[in-house]
Amino acid sequence: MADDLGTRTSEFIGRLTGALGPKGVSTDPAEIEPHISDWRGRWKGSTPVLVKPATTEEVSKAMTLCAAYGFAVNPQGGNSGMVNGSVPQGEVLISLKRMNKVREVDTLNDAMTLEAGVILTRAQEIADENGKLFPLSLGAQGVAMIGGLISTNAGGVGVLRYGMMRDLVLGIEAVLPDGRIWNGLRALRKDNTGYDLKHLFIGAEGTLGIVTAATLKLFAKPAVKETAWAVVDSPAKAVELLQIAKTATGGAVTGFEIVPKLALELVFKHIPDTRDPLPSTAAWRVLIELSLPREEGARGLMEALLSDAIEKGVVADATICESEAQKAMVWKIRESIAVAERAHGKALKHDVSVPVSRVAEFMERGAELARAVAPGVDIIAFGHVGDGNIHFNVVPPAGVDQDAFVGKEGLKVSEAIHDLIASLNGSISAEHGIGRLKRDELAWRKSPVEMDMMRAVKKALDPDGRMNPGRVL
Ligand code: FAD
Ligand code: 2HG
Ligand code: ZN
Repeated sequence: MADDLGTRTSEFIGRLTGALGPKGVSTDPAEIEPHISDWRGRWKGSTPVLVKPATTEEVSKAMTLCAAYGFAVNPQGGNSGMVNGSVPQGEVLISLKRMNKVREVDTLNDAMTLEAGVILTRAQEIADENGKLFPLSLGAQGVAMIGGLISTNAGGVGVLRYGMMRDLVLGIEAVLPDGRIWNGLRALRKDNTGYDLKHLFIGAEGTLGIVTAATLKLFAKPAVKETAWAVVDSPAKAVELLQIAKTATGGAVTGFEIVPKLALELVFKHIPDTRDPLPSTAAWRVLIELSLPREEGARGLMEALLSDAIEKGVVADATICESEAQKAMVWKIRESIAVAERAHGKALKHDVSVPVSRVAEFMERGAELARAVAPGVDIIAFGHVGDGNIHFNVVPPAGVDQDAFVGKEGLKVSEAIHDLIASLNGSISAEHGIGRLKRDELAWRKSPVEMDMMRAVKKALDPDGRMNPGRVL
């Protein structure tokens, strides 16, 4: 094997091309370009080679060669991650986008086995075509892929009823850093045969190996969805409304999202074909979705819970969507917030969670804190109030250098917000993960015992530290 880096790299790329064929390997800068920066344009990276395996065996061959030549690896799905995990920093970039086959749909077992490169909207369609529901849903669903969603343990807007990606995975196939293939594609709901290793890979952000396929849970499709848009005066009222909705519907609430007025204004400004379903000067809106097994009585249930909430002074005003187009409009408004915020400019993002009972307190105290540490900031706090996950984003005042603010200058704001989160027994990463963005902070936020256990797992599966170095740990 050649010694100097340049020769070693060309020899490695030659052997990769021999093993995977020309379709599986690219050094073309134009093809590599979209893979080496993140969707917000905040981070930029580089890679000597883009590898595009089409099968698990090809992933295994690529990983075996990376191990032989001592190259670090960065796996990539849709590159929609929010924490600077999927942008390569000189590692060999392995894109799973060609691994997009449906291996099996077993409707009697309510399960489907998909490869890692299947895009989430396609996974939802496959379920639908088979008369079932795959309930994971999030703003990046047109690009995010099964392998990336598993590796980040993605959440989104259905967690309240169906759980996070971790709750939707029955089995996993993965390629280990040394190239060995682990077939853990079990489709069982009960399997107590020692450590449940799939859970190590779910949320590992590519630090332990490459997920190549997964067996996912399917659910019965609801016969009807009732969707409403409610105006509330405060996050505290939103949390009260959540309780009213849950109590009235016996577990039928599948979506419960909070939207502040500023986010609405940005959406209407930057996203074409969006308009306010219920104009009001009030500060907050809530999107409520109920999923029900029969049409009969469904509308009445939503009407009754909203009337009750209005009578109790919890809701100021509300409208129930009359058509599929209206439902699509309120979801479009909600799902476009991240994109509208990006169009507005840079922001310090805090993807945090607290117990639902403390969401209102967090949002109030968090806003006061951020404004005290950085006077003049705007706050866009929105999202998954139904499961205690708020995206608490802090926008720099006009005229302030945005890059400096989301870089070093904003650190004091983030530390204050995360200290508050810690005092409320919350998490500094509810659903987006750690990546490179929160890696240093994780090391001192978690207890030494927890960090030791995580490092021990990493050492056991990736002893040379070649999988996504600098992410998570
Ligand atoms: P990538 O971004 O490509 O990768 C993410 C991480 O996983 C990286 O560390 C990467 O190295 C690793 N990885 C990727 N594929 C594999 C694999 N096959 N094996 C091992 N490691 C791998 N997230 C939420 O949880 N909820 C939301 O509501 C949500 N909304 C979003 C809205 C928008 C507009 C955007 C842009 C993003 C949103 N996200 C959300 C974040 C993002 O979509 C998720 O983190 C998603 O799971 C990433 O999937 P991906 O395929 O793009 O992964
Ligand atoms: C969402 O819920 C995403 O829309 C994005 O998780 C959150 O942009 C964000 O801060
Ligand atoms: Zn989110």
